[in-house]
Amino acid sequence: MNRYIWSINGVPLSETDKIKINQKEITRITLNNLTMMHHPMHLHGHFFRVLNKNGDYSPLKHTVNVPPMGEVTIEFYGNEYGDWFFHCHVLYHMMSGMARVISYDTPRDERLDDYPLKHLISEADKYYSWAILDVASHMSAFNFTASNIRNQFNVGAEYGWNKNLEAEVTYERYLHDYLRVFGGVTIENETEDSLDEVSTTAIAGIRYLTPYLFNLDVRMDSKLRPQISLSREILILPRTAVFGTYKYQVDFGWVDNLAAEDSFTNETTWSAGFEYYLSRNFSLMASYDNRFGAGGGLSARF
Ligand SMILES: [Cu+2]
Repeated sequence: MNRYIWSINGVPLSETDKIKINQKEITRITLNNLTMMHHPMHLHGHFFRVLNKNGDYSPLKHTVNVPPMGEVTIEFYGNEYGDWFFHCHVLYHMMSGMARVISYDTPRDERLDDYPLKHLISEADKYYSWAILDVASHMSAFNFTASNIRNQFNVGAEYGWNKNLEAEVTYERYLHDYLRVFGGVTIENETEDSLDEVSTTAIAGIRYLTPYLFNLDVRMDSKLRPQISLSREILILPRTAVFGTYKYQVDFGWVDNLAAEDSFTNETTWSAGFEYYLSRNFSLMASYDNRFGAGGGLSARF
């Protein structure tokens, strides 16, 4: 239930230019795998030599596996013309951007214009979306996410049966694999356990997936209340995960009552719980949240 993006040199296919090569010359490419997965790299239309200790007897291949943290150098002679696809043959990796177009400086063969390549380039940047719905004895929650390589839209709402509400709509822009800036609005009840006073505030901030996979969210709202939050889910047994969220918001009273001397307030929100995965789409969950109390229920993913 997360983004899944692969790239070459940190850049997915949809954001690159072609790699220009020359006819009747040898092109040599060194592939460095800085990940912990195997990437079988495949070049269309050519056989390349995999340079190894055997020199002139190095093997000719069209696909070579680059092992985790490994390095492989290939070279091939430019005896073709037009555009040729070069990609990781793990299809999930290819579809999410781990590919390039190698292009001769020659006119394009127009018969190739229906070639699936251009569809692959646009498909690699399409939006994927997913949603999670929790229905429990103390609260219910809904989250929807739609994401492509750089952009993400989130709609989330939590409602406690004790009349506490928090909803949020945000747009995020990925600056880097793990760092994004976001903006949006939140809707919250202002007095505890009552929906009489519901406020809408604008928010902006950064979100960062930290080392050890904590989700960090640092934001400021339109009432100048800074907030920091941290959340994490950990699989502790094959089907059982524990999760927790901690939020700390400070209100210096800058907007509402500038004159009041003791207008500093702060609010801590936290929740913790566990989830047992019944199937790909359903989980049993139980949690405690300091706004909603304790309870248990069902979580669905689709
Ligand atoms: Cu791969």
